[in-house]
Amino acid sequence: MRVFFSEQHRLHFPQGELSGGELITPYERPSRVEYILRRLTERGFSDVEEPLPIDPVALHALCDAGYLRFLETAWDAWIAAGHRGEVIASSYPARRMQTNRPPRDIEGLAGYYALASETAITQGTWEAALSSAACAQSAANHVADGAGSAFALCRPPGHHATADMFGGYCFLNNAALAAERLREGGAARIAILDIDFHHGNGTQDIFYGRGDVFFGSIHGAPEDAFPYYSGFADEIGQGAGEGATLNIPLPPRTGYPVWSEALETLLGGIHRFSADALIVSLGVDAFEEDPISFFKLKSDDFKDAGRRIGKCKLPTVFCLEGGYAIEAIGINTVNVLEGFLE
Ligand code: Q9C
Ligand code: ZN
Repeated sequence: MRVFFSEQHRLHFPQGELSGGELITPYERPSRVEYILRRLTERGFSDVEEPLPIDPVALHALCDAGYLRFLETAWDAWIAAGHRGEVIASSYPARRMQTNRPPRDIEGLAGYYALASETAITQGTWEAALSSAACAQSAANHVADGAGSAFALCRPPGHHATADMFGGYCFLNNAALAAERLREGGAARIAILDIDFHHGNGTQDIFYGRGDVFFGSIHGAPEDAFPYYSGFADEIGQGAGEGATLNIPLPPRTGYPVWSEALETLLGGIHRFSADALIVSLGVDAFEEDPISFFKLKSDDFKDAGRRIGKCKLPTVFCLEGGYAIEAIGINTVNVLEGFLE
């Protein structure tokens, strides 16, 4: 399985994540991918390739133009305004306020385009986000060209990002870009399977009204887990997309017996949808030792999950999402890939 990876991810290394009222060292940090790369090498995944530069046409087709302009210029505008920390949103267009009037002031604009405040934008964030999206796009091209599978080692992750919002450590929705690329490559129906611990609100939102892209997710129940305001079981899509979204929220301490049953339910949904290709939003934060999550999967469980996903026999693009138990992130991620290839 070819791996798409760019060193440019390092350009995004915020000093702070707002957590519990403190600025802590971010969980989503560059060393995450070093552990994954090391494990890939150990296990013989030696086909690692630089992605081609992002296709700007595809990016603009997916995202709001004002949002892309914001991401590109936020750091410079923030510094020009005299702010001394990293770009962190603190004011939001909340209930009954104006949600369609981007302010001129950069502090207001940050909140306008944010969905949460833990995620900082820094000098290199835009370039890193582009390189991450490029990995997903190149991996999808590779699969569209006939490869059975590919792994996009995306960092920063993408599944919380909508067409016009960043947050949850995400800026550009890598999996959505990969899905659109597969569609252009001739796959009429795409399934996205999101096994990250957190609900992929961004991916869901992008395809909510679409009948040609299925989105299925297993995640910590919104009552108890970020992103809190989406991922309920009664979110099933709308219009042409009704029935093409399938959410399985699960409670704290869920272990593999229940989790794997949920996975089978999603795989059944994907089968009934008769997808031509599959994207896996591959977060491994369902791991029992993950510091910010509450499922109880063990390392071997990830291999079994990979095996089950492989039984779909679909051309598959894996996009890295979350996973913050750093010492185990390589083993857990590569276990999914190895189980898939068995
Ligand atoms: N105090 C992904 O896994 N909330 N994003 C963290 C920690 C944000 C997770 C709370 C979690 C975002 C891609
Ligand atoms: Zn996550």
